[in-house]
Amino acid sequence: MTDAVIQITQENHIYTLTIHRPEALNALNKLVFNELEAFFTTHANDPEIKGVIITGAGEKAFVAGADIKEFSSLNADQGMMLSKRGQDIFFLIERFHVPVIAAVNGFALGGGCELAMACHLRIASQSARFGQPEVNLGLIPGYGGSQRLPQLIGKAKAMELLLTGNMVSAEEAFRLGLVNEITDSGNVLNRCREIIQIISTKAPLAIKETIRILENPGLNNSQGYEDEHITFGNLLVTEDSREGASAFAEKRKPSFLGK
Ligand code: DAK
Repeated sequence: MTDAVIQITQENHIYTLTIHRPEALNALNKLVFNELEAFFTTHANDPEIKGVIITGAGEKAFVAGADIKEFSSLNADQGMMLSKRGQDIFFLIERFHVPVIAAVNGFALGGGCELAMACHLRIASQSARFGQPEVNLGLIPGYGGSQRLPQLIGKAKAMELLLTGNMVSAEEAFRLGLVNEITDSGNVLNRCREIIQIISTKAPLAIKETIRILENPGLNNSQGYEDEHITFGNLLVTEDSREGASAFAEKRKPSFLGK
Protein backbone atom coordinates (compact mmCIF):
# COMPACT_ATOMS: atom_id res chain seq x y z
CA MET A 1 0.00 0.00 0.00
CA THR A 2 1.12 3.52 -0.69
CA ASP A 3 -0.10 6.91 0.53
CA ALA A 4 0.47 8.40 -2.91
CA VAL A 5 -2.25 10.74 -4.15
CA ILE A 6 -1.30 10.11 -7.76
CA GLN A 7 -1.64 6.60 -9.07
CA ILE A 8 0.87 5.92 -11.83
CA THR A 9 0.43 3.14 -14.33
CA GLN A 10 2.46 2.37 -17.43
CA GLU A 11 1.60 0.38 -20.50
CA ASN A 12 3.62 0.27 -23.68
CA HIS A 13 5.70 3.28 -22.47
CA ILE A 14 2.58 5.42 -22.06
CA TYR A 15 2.13 6.63 -18.47
CA THR A 16 -1.22 7.43 -16.92
CA LEU A 17 -1.22 9.67 -13.84
CA THR A 18 -4.52 9.51 -11.97
CA ILE A 19 -5.01 12.17 -9.31
CA HIS A 20 -6.78 10.31 -6.55
CA ARG A 21 -8.41 12.50 -3.88
CA PRO A 22 -12.09 11.67 -4.40
CA GLU A 23 -13.06 13.15 -1.02
CA ALA A 24 -12.01 16.60 -2.35
CA LEU A 25 -12.93 16.06 -6.01
CA ASN A 26 -9.21 15.53 -6.71
CA ALA A 27 -8.29 19.08 -5.60
CA LEU A 28 -4.61 19.94 -5.91
CA ASN A 29 -2.89 19.91 -2.54
CA LYS A 30 0.81 19.96 -1.64
CA LEU A 31 1.14 16.22 -2.08
CA VAL A 32 -0.31 16.30 -5.59
CA PHE A 33 2.15 19.02 -6.57
CA ASN A 34 5.07 17.10 -5.01
CA GLU A 35 4.16 13.95 -6.89
CA LEU A 36 3.66 15.78 -10.21
CA GLU A 37 7.05 17.42 -9.76
CA ALA A 38 8.72 14.10 -8.94
CA PHE A 39 7.25 12.38 -11.99
CA PHE A 40 8.07 15.07 -14.54
CA THR A 41 11.56 15.61 -13.11
CA THR A 42 12.39 11.92 -13.02
CA HIS A 43 11.27 11.40 -16.61
CA ALA A 44 12.56 14.70 -18.01
CA ASN A 45 15.03 12.99 -20.35
CA ASP A 46 13.50 9.54 -20.47
CA PRO A 47 14.13 8.31 -24.05
CA GLU A 48 11.65 5.43 -23.73
CA ILE A 49 8.55 7.34 -22.69
CA LYS A 50 5.99 7.89 -25.47
CA GLY A 51 3.57 10.16 -23.68
CA VAL A 52 1.71 10.94 -20.47
CA ILE A 53 -2.00 11.10 -19.70
CA ILE A 54 -3.20 13.07 -16.68
CA THR A 55 -6.68 12.35 -15.36
CA GLY A 56 -8.77 12.43 -12.19
CA ALA A 57 -10.14 9.50 -10.24
CA GLY A 58 -13.85 8.78 -10.56
CA GLU A 59 -16.58 10.06 -12.85
CA LYS A 60 -17.25 13.41 -11.24
CA ALA A 61 -14.07 15.46 -11.42
CA PHE A 62 -10.85 15.84 -13.28
CA VAL A 63 -9.62 18.32 -10.65
CA ALA A 64 -11.98 20.76 -8.84
CA GLY A 65 -9.24 23.34 -8.28
CA ALA A 66 -6.56 24.01 -5.75
CA ASP A 67 -7.45 22.63 -2.33
CA ILE A 68 -9.30 25.62 -0.89
CA LYS A 69 -9.15 24.20 2.64
CA GLU A 70 -5.38 23.82 2.65
CA PHE A 71 -4.35 27.42 2.25
CA SER A 72 -6.59 29.43 4.55
CA SER A 73 -3.78 30.54 6.90
CA LEU A 74 -1.13 31.59 4.39
CA ASN A 75 0.45 35.04 4.35
CA ALA A 76 1.11 36.98 1.11
CA ASP A 77 4.71 35.74 0.70
CA GLN A 78 3.64 32.15 1.22
CA GLY A 79 0.79 32.69 -1.26
CA MET A 80 3.21 34.05 -3.86
CA MET A 81 5.58 31.14 -3.31
CA LEU A 82 2.73 28.66 -3.55
CA SER A 83 1.56 30.22 -6.79
CA LYS A 84 5.11 30.38 -8.22
CA ARG A 85 5.73 26.76 -7.25
CA GLY A 86 2.53 25.68 -9.02
CA GLN A 87 3.50 27.69 -12.09
CA ASP A 88 6.97 26.09 -12.14
CA ILE A 89 5.57 22.56 -11.88
CA PHE A 90 3.10 23.30 -14.67
CA PHE A 91 6.04 24.57 -16.78
CA LEU A 92 7.64 21.13 -16.33
CA ILE A 93 4.50 19.64 -17.88
CA GLU A 94 4.22 22.24 -20.64
CA ARG A 95 7.87 21.79 -21.59
CA PHE A 96 7.92 17.99 -21.37
CA HIS A 97 9.61 16.38 -24.37
CA VAL A 98 6.74 14.05 -25.34
CA PRO A 99 3.00 14.81 -25.44
CA VAL A 100 1.12 15.21 -22.20
CA ILE A 101 -2.65 14.90 -22.62
CA ALA A 102 -5.30 15.87 -20.09
CA ALA A 103 -8.12 13.31 -20.03
CA VAL A 104 -10.83 15.54 -18.61
CA ASN A 105 -13.55 13.41 -17.10
CA GLY A 106 -15.66 15.91 -15.10
CA PHE A 107 -15.07 19.24 -13.34
CA ALA A 108 -11.88 21.02 -14.40
CA LEU A 109 -12.09 24.17 -12.32
CA GLY A 110 -9.54 26.73 -11.18
CA GLY A 111 -6.24 24.92 -10.75
CA GLY A 112 -7.82 21.92 -12.52
CA CYS A 113 -8.52 23.94 -15.65
CA GLU A 114 -5.01 25.40 -15.33
CA LEU A 115 -3.51 21.91 -15.11
CA ALA A 116 -5.45 20.84 -18.22
CA MET A 117 -4.24 23.95 -20.05
CA ALA A 118 -0.61 23.22 -19.15
CA CYS A 119 -0.97 19.88 -20.97
CA HIS A 120 -0.31 19.82 -24.71
CA LEU A 121 -3.76 18.48 -25.63
CA ARG A 122 -7.12 18.12 -23.86
CA ILE A 123 -9.56 15.30 -24.55
CA ALA A 124 -12.85 15.67 -22.69
CA SER A 125 -15.80 13.47 -21.85
CA GLN A 126 -19.27 14.83 -22.59
CA SER A 127 -19.74 15.52 -18.87
CA ALA A 128 -16.62 17.67 -18.52
CA ARG A 129 -17.05 21.23 -17.20
CA PHE A 130 -14.41 23.95 -17.38
CA GLY A 131 -14.09 27.20 -15.47
CA GLN A 132 -11.90 29.61 -13.57
CA PRO A 133 -14.04 30.47 -10.52
CA GLU A 134 -11.27 32.24 -8.56
CA VAL A 135 -13.30 35.49 -8.41
CA ASN A 136 -15.74 33.66 -6.12
CA LEU A 137 -12.83 33.30 -3.69
CA GLY A 138 -11.55 36.86 -4.02
CA LEU A 139 -8.65 35.60 -6.13
CA ILE A 140 -7.21 35.36 -9.61
CA PRO A 141 -5.79 32.17 -11.14
CA GLY A 142 -2.44 31.34 -9.59
CA TYR A 143 -1.06 28.59 -11.81
CA GLY A 144 -0.76 30.26 -15.21
CA GLY A 145 -4.48 30.45 -16.04
CA SER A 146 -4.46 34.19 -16.61
CA GLN A 147 -1.82 33.63 -19.31
CA ARG A 148 -2.84 30.33 -20.93
CA LEU A 149 -6.61 30.87 -21.13
CA PRO A 150 -6.34 33.93 -23.44
CA GLN A 151 -3.62 32.15 -25.44
CA LEU A 152 -5.96 29.23 -26.03
CA ILE A 153 -9.36 30.87 -26.52
CA GLY A 154 -8.62 34.55 -27.18
CA LYS A 155 -8.87 37.56 -24.92
CA ALA A 156 -12.61 38.28 -25.20
CA LYS A 157 -13.84 34.88 -24.04
CA ALA A 158 -11.01 34.52 -21.52
CA MET A 159 -11.97 37.86 -20.01
CA GLU A 160 -15.59 36.74 -19.78
CA LEU A 161 -14.79 33.42 -18.10
CA LEU A 162 -12.31 35.00 -15.67
CA LEU A 163 -14.66 37.86 -14.71
CA THR A 164 -17.83 35.80 -14.33
CA GLY A 165 -16.31 32.60 -12.94
CA ASN A 166 -18.88 30.77 -15.09
CA MET A 167 -18.41 27.15 -16.07
CA VAL A 168 -18.66 26.00 -19.68
CA SER A 169 -19.76 22.60 -20.95
CA ALA A 170 -17.49 20.27 -22.90
CA GLU A 171 -19.33 21.29 -26.11
CA GLU A 172 -18.75 24.98 -25.44
CA ALA A 173 -15.11 24.32 -24.47
CA PHE A 174 -14.67 22.48 -27.78
CA ARG A 175 -16.27 25.35 -29.69
CA LEU A 176 -13.95 27.81 -27.95
CA GLY A 177 -10.85 25.75 -28.77
CA LEU A 178 -10.11 24.91 -25.16
CA VAL A 179 -10.66 21.22 -25.83
CA ASN A 180 -9.26 19.26 -28.77
CA GLU A 181 -11.89 16.53 -28.86
CA ILE A 182 -14.92 15.26 -26.99
CA THR A 183 -15.55 11.58 -26.64
CA ASP A 184 -17.77 9.21 -24.63
CA SER A 185 -16.93 8.99 -20.93
CA GLY A 186 -15.75 5.41 -21.18
CA ASN A 187 -13.49 6.17 -24.11
CA VAL A 188 -11.44 9.18 -22.96
CA LEU A 189 -8.35 7.29 -21.82
CA ASN A 190 -8.37 5.03 -24.86
CA ARG A 191 -8.59 8.00 -27.18
CA CYS A 192 -5.64 9.65 -25.38
CA ARG A 193 -3.62 6.44 -25.79
CA GLU A 194 -4.49 6.31 -29.49
CA ILE A 195 -3.31 9.88 -30.01
CA ILE A 196 -0.05 9.26 -28.14
CA GLN A 197 0.46 6.08 -30.14
CA ILE A 198 0.06 8.00 -33.41
CA ILE A 199 2.44 10.76 -32.29
CA SER A 200 5.00 8.17 -31.15
CA THR A 201 5.32 6.90 -34.73
CA LYS A 202 6.63 10.32 -35.82
CA ALA A 203 10.25 11.45 -35.58
CA PRO A 204 11.07 11.93 -31.87
CA LEU A 205 13.37 14.92 -32.38
CA ALA A 206 10.74 16.65 -34.52
CA ILE A 207 8.10 16.03 -31.83
CA LYS A 208 10.37 17.39 -29.11
CA GLU A 209 11.20 20.52 -31.15
CA THR A 210 7.56 21.08 -32.13
CA ILE A 211 6.58 21.14 -28.48
CA ARG A 212 9.50 23.41 -27.58
CA ILE A 213 8.74 25.91 -30.34
CA LEU A 214 5.01 26.04 -29.65
CA GLU A 215 5.59 26.52 -25.94
CA ASN A 216 8.09 29.33 -26.50
CA PRO A 217 5.51 32.15 -26.30
CA GLY A 218 4.81 30.98 -22.75
CA LEU A 219 8.52 30.95 -21.95
CA ASN A 220 9.00 34.46 -23.29
CA ASN A 221 6.05 35.95 -21.50
CA SER A 222 7.60 35.56 -18.07
CA GLN A 223 6.37 39.03 -17.04
CA GLY A 224 2.74 37.86 -17.18
CA TYR A 225 3.43 34.82 -15.00
CA GLU A 226 5.39 36.90 -12.50
CA ASP A 227 2.58 39.45 -12.30
CA GLU A 228 0.14 36.58 -11.76
CA HIS A 229 1.89 35.01 -8.77
CA ILE A 230 2.62 38.35 -7.09
CA THR A 231 -1.01 39.45 -7.47
CA PHE A 232 -2.25 36.04 -6.31
CA GLY A 233 -0.20 36.38 -3.10
CA ASN A 234 -1.46 39.90 -2.45
CA LEU A 235 -5.11 38.92 -2.98
CA LEU A 236 -4.78 35.86 -0.78
CA VAL A 237 -4.51 38.02 2.34
CA THR A 238 -7.47 40.27 1.59
CA GLU A 239 -10.60 40.02 3.73
CA ASP A 240 -12.54 39.05 0.61
CA SER A 241 -10.30 36.06 -0.04
CA ARG A 242 -10.67 34.85 3.56
CA GLU A 243 -14.43 35.35 3.23
CA GLY A 244 -14.48 33.42 -0.06
CA ALA A 245 -12.67 30.45 1.47
CA SER A 246 -14.84 30.50 4.63
CA ALA A 247 -18.03 30.73 2.58
CA PHE A 248 -16.94 27.72 0.51
CA ALA A 249 -16.18 25.67 3.64
CA GLU A 250 -19.50 26.71 5.22
CA LYS A 251 -21.43 26.06 1.99
CA ARG A 252 -22.89 29.58 1.80
CA LYS A 253 -22.70 32.56 -0.57
CA PRO A 254 -19.75 34.88 0.11
CA SER A 255 -20.36 38.47 1.16
CA PHE A 256 -17.58 40.64 -0.30
CA LEU A 257 -16.63 44.09 0.98
CA GLY A 258 -13.92 45.09 -1.47
CA LYS A 259 -11.25 44.88 1.23
N1 DAK B 1 -10.87 22.22 -2.46
C1 DAK B 1 -11.18 21.47 -1.38
N2 DAK B 1 -12.28 20.69 -1.32
C2 DAK B 1 -13.11 20.67 -2.37
C3 DAK B 1 -12.85 21.43 -3.55
C4 DAK B 1 -11.66 22.24 -3.57
N3 DAK B 1 -11.33 22.99 -4.63
N4 DAK B 1 -13.86 21.22 -4.41
C5 DAK B 1 -14.70 20.37 -3.83
N5 DAK B 1 -14.25 20.02 -2.60
C6 DAK B 1 -14.88 19.13 -1.63
C7 DAK B 1 -16.14 19.78 -1.04
O1 DAK B 1 -15.81 20.66 0.03
C8 DAK B 1 -16.90 18.57 -0.57
O2 DAK B 1 -16.34 18.13 0.64
P1 DAK B 1 -17.29 17.70 1.89
O3 DAK B 1 -18.16 18.88 2.15
O4 DAK B 1 -18.04 16.50 1.36
O5 DAK B 1 -16.31 17.40 2.98
C9 DAK B 1 -16.57 17.52 -1.65
O6 DAK B 1 -15.38 17.98 -2.29
C10 DAK B 1 -17.64 17.38 -2.70
O7 DAK B 1 -17.91 18.68 -3.21
P2 DAK B 1 -19.39 19.31 -3.23
O8 DAK B 1 -20.22 18.76 -2.14
O9 DAK B 1 -19.22 20.78 -3.30
O10 DAK B 1 -19.92 18.73 -4.62
P3 DAK B 1 -21.03 19.38 -5.57
O11 DAK B 1 -21.37 18.34 -6.57
O12 DAK B 1 -22.15 20.00 -4.78
O13 DAK B 1 -20.27 20.58 -6.32
C11 DAK B 1 -18.40 21.63 -7.44
C12 DAK B 1 -19.19 20.32 -7.16
C13 DAK B 1 -17.14 21.27 -8.22
C14 DAK B 1 -19.27 22.56 -8.29
C15 DAK B 1 -18.07 22.29 -6.09
O14 DAK B 1 -17.44 21.31 -5.25
C16 DAK B 1 -17.18 23.46 -6.23
O15 DAK B 1 -17.63 24.56 -6.57
N6 DAK B 1 -15.91 23.25 -5.88
C17 DAK B 1 -14.95 24.33 -5.79
C18 DAK B 1 -14.54 24.81 -7.13
C19 DAK B 1 -13.55 25.89 -6.93
O16 DAK B 1 -13.91 27.04 -6.60
N7 DAK B 1 -12.30 25.49 -7.01
C20 DAK B 1 -11.20 26.39 -6.67
C21 DAK B 1 -10.92 27.26 -7.85
S1 DAK B 1 -9.80 28.45 -7.41
C22 DAK B 1 -7.24 29.98 -1.32
C23 DAK B 1 -6.01 29.63 -1.84
C24 DAK B 1 -5.90 29.09 -3.13
C25 DAK B 1 -7.04 28.90 -3.88
C26 DAK B 1 -8.24 29.20 -3.30
C27 DAK B 1 -8.34 29.75 -2.04
N8 DAK B 1 -7.36 30.66 -0.01
C28 DAK B 1 -6.26 30.69 0.90
C29 DAK B 1 -8.51 31.47 0.18
C30 DAK B 1 -6.94 28.43 -5.25
C31 DAK B 1 -7.82 28.27 -6.09
C32 DAK B 1 -8.34 27.66 -7.22
O17 DAK B 1 -8.03 26.68 -7.87
